[in-house]
Order: sequence, then structure tokens, then C-alpha cells
Amino acid sequence: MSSQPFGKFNLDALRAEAYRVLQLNNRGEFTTPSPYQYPHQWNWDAAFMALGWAHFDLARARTEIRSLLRAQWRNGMVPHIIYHHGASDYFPPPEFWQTQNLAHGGDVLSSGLTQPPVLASIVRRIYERFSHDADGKNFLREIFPRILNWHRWLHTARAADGTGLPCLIHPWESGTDNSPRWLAVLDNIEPFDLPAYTRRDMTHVHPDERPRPQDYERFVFLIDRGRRVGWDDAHILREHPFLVQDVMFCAILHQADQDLLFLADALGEATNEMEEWLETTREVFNARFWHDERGLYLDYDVRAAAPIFVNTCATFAPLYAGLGSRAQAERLLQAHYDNPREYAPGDDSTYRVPSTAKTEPAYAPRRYWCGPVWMMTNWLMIHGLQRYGFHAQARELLASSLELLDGRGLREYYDPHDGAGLGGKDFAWTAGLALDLAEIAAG
Ligand code: 2M8
Repeated sequence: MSSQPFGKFNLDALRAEAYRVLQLNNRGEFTTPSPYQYPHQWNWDAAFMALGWAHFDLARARTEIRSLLRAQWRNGMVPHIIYHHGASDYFPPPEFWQTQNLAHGGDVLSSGLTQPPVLASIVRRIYERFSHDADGKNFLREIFPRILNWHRWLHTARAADGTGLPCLIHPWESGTDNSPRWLAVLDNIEPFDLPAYTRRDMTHVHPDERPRPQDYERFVFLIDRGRRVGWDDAHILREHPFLVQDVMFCAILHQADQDLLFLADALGEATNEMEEWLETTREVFNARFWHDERGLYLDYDVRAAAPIFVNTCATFAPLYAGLGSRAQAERLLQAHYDNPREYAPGDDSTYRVPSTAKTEPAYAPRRYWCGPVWMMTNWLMIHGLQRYGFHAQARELLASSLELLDGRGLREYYDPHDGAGLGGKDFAWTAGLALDLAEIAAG
């Protein structure tokens, strides 16, 4: 991508700020997402931070990935929160999950959930970009079996219906925790026997930006259901009240399977398992998620055996993984991405890309995952647009992202209307992504 349209951005200053934020969050063996709001290690955050670290310090990037994988469970799951330093003022604390001493659990304190498996794709990016040497290969050889086990667990232990598409058992597994696509499903769940708990997520961020009490209650209820059955996958697939297939999670996994296959090839490892996953996903993905009448990819409620009719930016994720046809991609762009009533800038918004379509009743430009712009989803979309040859749109989205990063600081998320930086400050995955976006802009 030519650097010329990005001349107005001070990319060097952005890189320096990103480095400052990574260092501020550096806890030696892991990086916190933000100094106050999130004081532990998070799964997909760690991957994006490792990408950031690789720009300055390859050894530190590898430490981030090693400490994430050290928390892997014996069944293959890589957990979503890892409490390397024990409890803090974050809720839920480690003991709330009741994951210690599980035969299939891990040796480091963790949550009982996973998160989008972006790691293989980031590892490939780091390998190709920064460490295509003998050392790089040794590191790959060390971590490859662990990532393979994680993908295997997702495609088997978490696949309920022969499609090999993993099911999520909690909105937090999607990473888009409070997205209206899950709230519609949660509305049908009536929590009972709720354990006592105190929320801590509103200490540093305004309550209007955080999940509503009724949604948070259901988040806690689902954790309680999981821990009551000892986080047993078979049990959970049979009885858990929340069981969904997430179009974005499945697209991220499909791209990660492609990247894992690349890594297997580089190491001379067998690739047949990955080839099977790729083929099966290609066969089932569109039948499961594409809604032709609406021209949208929609998530799927496995319990209700029905699509979830909520229009969010997850609908564009299949482009990142190459899962849509040319015709589907064009339709997504014309009818939705470039439609000022839904996602494009218009009278009521300036910045791309709102996390929820502006036409959705639950759209809220400042509430967590209900409307704000996130760099993580913008990053995914930039890669998707490039993949399909929509270079002008990719450049425009990159410029819109840099405008926020350059002008509003490295925040957790941004208001698509006025660009205000919101949520956690000095946000480390935003820093990691800023470095990658600056590199794309520099060409
Ligand atoms: C948010 O999630 C945590 C729970 O996992 C929270 O709200 O407390 C999400 O944005 C998630 O995607 C992210 O990984 C995490 C840390 O940045 O924060």
C-alpha cells in the first residue's frame, strides 16, 4: 500500500507512543491490556501485543507467547484470562472460576473459557516479518504442537454438530463480550441461584460504557453453570443454556488453520489434519452463516437452532479468512459497509467501522461493543478488504483508524460519531495493532 495518502500522519510519533504503552503495561512475562482496568493476561490481547513487541524486541514477543501457552489446559484449551500473579481487584478473581485441580485443566490460574484463536496467524506474521531464521524455526517447533492441540480441541471437543465449527459457551469467548448479537440470546435465559459477587469493571470506566446489570448477571450465571459441571465439555455441550456459533470466531479460526498449515509446512510436519478442517469449514460455513435475503453473515444460536438476526461488524469477518465469494463480498460492501445508515460515515457518524450497525435498536456509540470502533475489528477488516482487492476501501479504513490513533490516543475503543477515546487508557493491544497498521501505511 502506498505511503503517500498517509503523509499527514506522524507514524514515527505513533510508533514511539505504542512502545511507551507496551512498556507501561509490561509485567515481565506478560503484558496487561491496560494498567488499571485489566491487570492480568488476556488471550487474544497477548497475541496482538506480541506482534507489537516483535517490532522492538523479538525475545519479549516470544516471552508473551510462551507465557500464554504455558497456561494451556491438558485438554488443549488456551484460556482467556491468565492470572500469572494471582488475584487483584479484577472481578472475577481466579478462585471464582473453580478451575484449580481439574484433571483436564492447566497448571497456571486461569478462567474456564477461551477466546478467538488469532495466535497462529500472529505467529506466522512474526515469523515471516521478523524471524525467518534458525532461531525463528526453533521457536516455531517449540510452540507448534500447543497451537495444534488448541485448534484440535476447538474443532472436536467444542463442535456440537458434525460441522467442526466450534461452539461458544459464554459471550466473553467471542471477545465482543457485550455485543447485541449475544444480548438477544441472553434475554431468553433466566438466571437462578446466582452466587454473590461484586462488579469491579465500573471503577475506572463510566457505567454508561459498560454492560447493563441484567447482562452482567447472565455473564456471572453462565460462569456458575460451567463451574458446577467442572468445565466438562461434553456436559456443557449437552446442557449449557448458552451455545452459539460465532461467525467472527469461526472466520478467525479458519484463517488461523490456514496459517497453522503454513507453519506445519515450514517445519516439515504433517498437514492432513489442517487440510481436513479447512475443507470441512469451507463446505459448511456459508450454509450455516450466510443469510441470502439480508445479504449478511449472521451468528447461529445452536440451542434454538436458528440464526441470530442482529447486524454487527462480525458480518465482514469472513472476508478476512477468504470465506465469501466475490459476489458476497461486493454485496456486503455495497449494501452494508458503504451504507451510511448502517456502517459508513454519514450525518450521524464520522469514523469507520462501528461495531454494531447504526440501524440496530441496541446500537449505542459509547457502550462497550454495542457501537464503538475497535482497532482489532478494523485491523481484521483492513486485511479482508485487501484480500478481495478493495484497495481504495482498505486505504480509507486505514486512514480513518490512523486518525483516531494519532489524534485520540491508544484507547480501548472510540466513539464513531466524534472520535472520542473511550474505555481503558494506554491500551496495549491497541498499541500492538497501531504498530502493525503503521507498518501497512508505510508500505
Ligand atoms: C474485554 O473482556 C473482559 C472479559 O474477558 C472484560 O470485559 O472484563 C473484551 O473486550 C475482550 O475482548 C478483551 O480481550 C478484554 C481485555 O482487553 O476485555
